[in-house]
Amino acid sequence: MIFARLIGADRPADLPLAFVRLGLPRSAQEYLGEKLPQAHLLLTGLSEHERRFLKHLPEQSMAPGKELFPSYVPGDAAKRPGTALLSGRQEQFERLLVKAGEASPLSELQESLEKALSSNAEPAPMQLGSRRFDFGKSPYLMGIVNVTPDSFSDGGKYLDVEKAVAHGRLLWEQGADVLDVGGESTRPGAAPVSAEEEKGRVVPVIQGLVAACPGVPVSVDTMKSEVAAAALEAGAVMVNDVSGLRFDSNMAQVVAAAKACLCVMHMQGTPRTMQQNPRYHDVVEEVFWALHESVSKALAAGIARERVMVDPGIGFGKLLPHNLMLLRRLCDFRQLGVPILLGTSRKSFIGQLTGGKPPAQRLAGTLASMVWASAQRGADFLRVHDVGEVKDALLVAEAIGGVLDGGEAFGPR
Ligand code: HH2
Repeated sequence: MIFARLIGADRPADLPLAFVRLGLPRSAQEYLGEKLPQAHLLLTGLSEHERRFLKHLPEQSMAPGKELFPSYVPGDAAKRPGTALLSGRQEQFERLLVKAGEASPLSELQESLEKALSSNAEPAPMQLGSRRFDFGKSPYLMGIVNVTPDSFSDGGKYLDVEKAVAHGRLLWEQGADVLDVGGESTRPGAAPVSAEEEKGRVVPVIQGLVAACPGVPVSVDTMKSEVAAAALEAGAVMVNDVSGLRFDSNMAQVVAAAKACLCVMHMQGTPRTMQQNPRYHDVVEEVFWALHESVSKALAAGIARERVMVDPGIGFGKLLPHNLMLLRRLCDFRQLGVPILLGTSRKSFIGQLTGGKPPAQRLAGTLASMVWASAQRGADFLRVHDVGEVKDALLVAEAIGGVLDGGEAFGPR
């Protein structure tokens, strides 16, 4: 009896499983991996010239299976100008790249196709303080230490230095790879805090954590360069700027001068205004280009690419469908070529999806979002309140994702 499994171009992660089940040697697996349909690319922003080039690729309609180039489906020219779908095998895309490379005005098309087709590549390793982070396996966990009276889920709990340090140490013992210390809430409508006050909150806690958790990289969650400078001086090795370098023109220089790492996050508007009617034409595309700009600013200021990570900013100027689409298409941000940090922990979209649950009751929803991100290989760092619980959830999800043993037919153990 035939048992058919859908292992299509949309699920390339499962192809090795099929090859093992078929008992094929490695050389055949590699050959087939190249031959099987491998990519569907949705293109937006094409010029008329580029669309015409794609439309007139020669010999589009050769005998089935012998087409030289990927198949081309143009979008609606009136309603969705500049859009198209390309579907094909590796070798067809390679031919298309050569063809596009022959015509210099098409270099943008060539570059974007190359980027999209290589977006499975892992970002370069990142050195955070004394620790090196390699990517491509399990996401690392960034434990949240909020030293604020008004954070949306744990405001006021760790305002006291000793309590904050003890909490950070607990997260570290539970397996946090990085600790992120914040002294100003960014929840929608939160009141801004002066640089003086913010420094007074975060600096002693950073000093305490550096002493209490030897070797742990500490990050500071701030939008102010003055606070970032004081935190780096106190032992932090990374700045987490939720404004994506938009608010403080000195921030990139401060990070560059300290040779620290930087996370640039996307936010539409400011914390005060961001949830007042956020709008997007295409949320993934707009967040992508905004992060591209933030990364370019960081590089222009002299911060090495290996020291930059990006974050789509879940809940920052986004409605429920925007947040969900960003999570679903996290892999699109891989093309930025730097690690991806994701913060869904206890966020309000989880409350919205679970009948209005308050932050303290959003753990199950948080775990679902993080398991999803990890299974899609969508995030390299997860910013979390509940380190122990997330760690367990990821261990289970990754064991499922990594298994290649479905009985004796899959070969000797
Ligand atoms: N979310 C919050 C704060 N900082 N930084 C990054 N990179 N990504 C995020 O998603 C993110 C962030 C909000 O969460 P929290 O710190 O718990 O709350 P508050 O801002 O109210 O202190």
